[in-house]
Amino acid sequence: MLVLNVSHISVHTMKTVYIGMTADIMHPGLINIINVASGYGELTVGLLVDSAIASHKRIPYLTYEQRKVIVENIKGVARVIPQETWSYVPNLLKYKPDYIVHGDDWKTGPLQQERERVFAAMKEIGGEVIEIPYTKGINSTSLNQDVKAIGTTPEIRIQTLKRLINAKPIVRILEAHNGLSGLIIEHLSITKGDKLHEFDGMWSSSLTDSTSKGKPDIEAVDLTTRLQDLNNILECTTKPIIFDGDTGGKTEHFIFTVRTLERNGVSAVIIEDKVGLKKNSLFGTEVEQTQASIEEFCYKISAGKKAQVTQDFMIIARIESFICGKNLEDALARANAYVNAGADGIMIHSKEKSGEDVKSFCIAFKQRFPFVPIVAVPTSYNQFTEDELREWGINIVIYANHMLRAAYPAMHRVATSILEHERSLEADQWCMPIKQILELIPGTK
Ligand code: SPV
Ligand code: MG
Repeated sequence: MLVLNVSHISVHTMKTVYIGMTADIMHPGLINIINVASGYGELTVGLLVDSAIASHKRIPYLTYEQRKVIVENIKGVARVIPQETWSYVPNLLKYKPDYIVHGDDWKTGPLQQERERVFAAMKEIGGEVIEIPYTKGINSTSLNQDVKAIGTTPEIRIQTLKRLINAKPIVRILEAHNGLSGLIIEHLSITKGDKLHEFDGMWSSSLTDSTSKGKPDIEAVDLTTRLQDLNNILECTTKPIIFDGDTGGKTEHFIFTVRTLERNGVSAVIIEDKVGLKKNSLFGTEVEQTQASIEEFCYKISAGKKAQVTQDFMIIARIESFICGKNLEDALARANAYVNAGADGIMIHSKEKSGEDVKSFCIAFKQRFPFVPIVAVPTSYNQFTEDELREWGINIVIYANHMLRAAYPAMHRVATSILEHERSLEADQWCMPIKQILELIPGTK
């Protein structure tokens, strides 16, 4: 394009300009930056890849390829290249542009340090930083809130889990058993340095789904009933969901479960290799738990894989060898067979406090299958941080029951206080104010 419009000499003397952007939701503020930047010379847009974004904000709704097509077609953009890091600096040092253009909003807030690094890098390469007034009233964070309010589609939600696994060092999932717990997971975030920490998705737990209905965790709550509650979560959230499929039931039934979950936008089902009356794994060998034969469980996995309609739905095989008192060799043999039968990931479970069994499994498994995701539920071995679990090779950590375990004692304490005092005054200190609950859910007024 440029060659047609300008002489060869001017191509070589034309200044080069760099801007970095996510470009998920395009808005006038971004177009303004592109317009201004392209006025300084030939504009290269460094488009942040998912993994560069993931530790700092929610991953984009659109994939990298989709965002690239959009930005490439905006007037003034000469080329789009990937920016593999959150920091602009590596690309600046590599491409040595004459200018970088950025909104002046980075003078305050979490990007301040990055701003200093960019100034230093531009000085080093003999370039200049151009700061332009930030377009007020519109930015990707406020638009993101608007998009959340609209909701999502099953298709987009399903895909998000795989994208998160690829983009994040470790995917952080928390149990949700109703719309309210789902809303906390959807919206809660904290900042740590220049990073944003939030939950990446939800675990629909058989333990907390049954317990919240006053039933034991023995597959007595049927799929239809669990889906009714799940639907409440789906209605008020956009993040991906991993469904605890217990044993998956009979293979003939599991096929329908897979399709139902997919249709609803659930990203993954985890099924455990147990047969007979399933009991919760955290009982360990205190109760009788029978593991399925490798052959029958492989058959169930491959039947499920054949039944699924989308490319993105995941069937994750959960290995109960450690729960049933078996050894590492048994767990690894099963993992090998389940992956070969088509499992998209492996969940390794244990109630061992030391975590040693899970750790040795993960290290051995990753040597054999470096790209197959591992899921862990560190309820018993919760002394390890996410960083440590990631070092073992774990891709998804599930906090499997904590929302319900937190809610029950709180409710119990308040109920006891009312009984003791024969009024609710003393319980107020443990309750959220009425004004707050009235305004908790937008649209109540
Ligand atoms: C659940 O949350 O229901 C699980 C995980 O299956 S565990 O309770 O640890 O078995
Ligand atoms: Mg369960």
